[in-house]
Amino acid sequence: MSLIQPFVTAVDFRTGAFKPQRQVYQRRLSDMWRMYADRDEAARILAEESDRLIYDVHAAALPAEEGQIPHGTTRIRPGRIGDEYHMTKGHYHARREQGEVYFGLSGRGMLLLQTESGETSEIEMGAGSAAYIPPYWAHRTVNIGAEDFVFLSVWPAEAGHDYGAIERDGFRKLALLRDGGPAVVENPQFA
Ligand code: PAN
Ligand code: ZN
Repeated sequence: MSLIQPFVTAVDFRTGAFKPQRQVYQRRLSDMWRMYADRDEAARILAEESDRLIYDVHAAALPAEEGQIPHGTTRIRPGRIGDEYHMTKGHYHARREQGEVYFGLSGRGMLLLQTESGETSEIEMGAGSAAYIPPYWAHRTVNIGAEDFVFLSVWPAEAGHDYGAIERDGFRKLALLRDGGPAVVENPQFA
């Protein structure tokens, strides 16, 4: 186990930026266009408009050792691909028995969750929401508002990330614009 010096990070609630800056990565439409229900529309936007920035992550990366507690912000830009709101890729933890906490910093979001045995759950989030993701639940966040949706995640280092199942099968539920507002509906394409 590494002996790490205690540290503090200043977090901008509007942008998720970390000061001092730590690890940063971006997810653009080209990284995940196949995950949207309307793939044709995603491909059209990529070809005719731009490779949109969907979300970025600022994180305090820590050694993947039991006991370390990595934490980071995610800022999802507002917008849709067809009717489907901008979202994260979503994942299970590689070690399924590891949970996580998300804390809403700004904007409006929806947390979509599902288990491998077929249960689903949706949690609306805003500034001040502390959402608990128990062990065994895959999780994806969606921006259902007109502003950036920003939240802080705190997870056990040994959890790991497993994107494969979601990349292959998708999520059972979709967050779509319906009658002027967000609705969570069954995904007809769920494998
Ligand atoms: C979060 C996510 C972050 C980005 O920190 O990793 O919101 O979403 P994806 O990892 O699905 O692209 C988390 O759940 N960590 O475990
Ligand atoms: Zn996670």
